[in-house]
Amino acid sequence: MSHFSSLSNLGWQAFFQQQLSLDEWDDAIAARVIEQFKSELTVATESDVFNMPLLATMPEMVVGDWLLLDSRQHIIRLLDRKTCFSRKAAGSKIKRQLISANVDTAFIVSSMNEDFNLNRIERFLALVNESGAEPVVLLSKSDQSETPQHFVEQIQALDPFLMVEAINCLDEKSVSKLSPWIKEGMTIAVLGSSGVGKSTLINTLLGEKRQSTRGIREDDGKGRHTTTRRSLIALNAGGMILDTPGMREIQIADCKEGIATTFADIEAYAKQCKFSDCQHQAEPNCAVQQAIVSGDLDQRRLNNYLKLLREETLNSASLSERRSSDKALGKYYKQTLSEAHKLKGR
Ligand SMILES: Nc1nc2c(ncn2[C@@H]2O[C@H](COP(=O)(O)OP(=O)(O)OP(=O)(O)O)[C@@H](O)[C@H]2O)c(=O)[nH]1
Ligand SMILES: [Mg+2]
Ligand SMILES: [Zn+2]
Repeated sequence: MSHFSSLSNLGWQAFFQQQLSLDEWDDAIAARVIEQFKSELTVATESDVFNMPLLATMPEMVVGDWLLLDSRQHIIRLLDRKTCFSRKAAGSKIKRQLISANVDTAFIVSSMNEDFNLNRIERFLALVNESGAEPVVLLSKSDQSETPQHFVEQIQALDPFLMVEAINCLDEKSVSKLSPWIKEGMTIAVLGSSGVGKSTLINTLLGEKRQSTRGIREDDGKGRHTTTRRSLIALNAGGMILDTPGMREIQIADCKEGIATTFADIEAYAKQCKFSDCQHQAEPNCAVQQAIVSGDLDQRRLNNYLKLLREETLNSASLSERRSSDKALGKYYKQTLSEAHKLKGR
């Protein structure tokens, strides 16, 4: 039997196994990217953990990716991703930034204090739904809220099928509610703003203080960044969990389906609108506006949906423009280079 069978501790699944040729099955070594540095990657195989220098010739890789290595630890190839999270790079950069690959379940963490924000949770949901992972909303700091149920209800009102749990990240018993998602072969990513308790949750699941955590400023409930790097950690109960730094700004791009899934209710109303290009503002017979009047839909949710759609359209357009101009530039360089060679040959 090949060594691949015991790789499931690292999150290996049939989806990856199926991509191997018979020769690769015999000779190749599967390795998972578990941490990323500026010029190095840390990868784990079933028997080893080591760093690999990042070279310009390597494919773009991200934490969670699976690679095939030869016996000299050289990359044969990157395996196709089962799921992939990305966002538009922060700031004014026109670039897609990969966040993680091959995540099965995403815990979207939000604390139940003044930092709780439905718009932000919907934004994360769009990102997770687009990636192909299953979202679970975790409402942290249940011990500090007098009305945790009130927060849970607000999430459930977004979508009755959405999974949501209120937890105290510091308490082992409370965190044990998450065991249905923690299974051998499965990979979980923990996402959310800084200070919501992502690393605290992971430490409690591990039963040791592996990840550093920090207190929050008492005045505004906002956290400072404590985790600065994404790292994939093996859980004793099986499965892998990805700690991520709090994301201050998650601009979405290439996320049309994720938005459609997250706001399936609004998209269903929109199908009933009189005009197929209805903007759901003041058009006659707008089923979306009617849902707001009847109280079936929140104005806040509609506003956020429209805002995310606008942002998605804008960012996706500038990304595709950038991609085509990169292509044109690449062609130009190639042409100039080959002409230079020709001239040299004369
Ligand atoms: N009372 C209580 N405190 C919590 C809970 N979860 C986290 N904390 C505290 O909140 C602070 C921030 O927690 P972290 O785990 O560092 O937050 P984080 O999400 O990892 O933050 P970044 O790494 O900056 O993204 C720490 O002081 C934790 O002890 C909780 O459920 N209840
Ligand atoms: Mg952290
Ligand atoms: Zn409409």
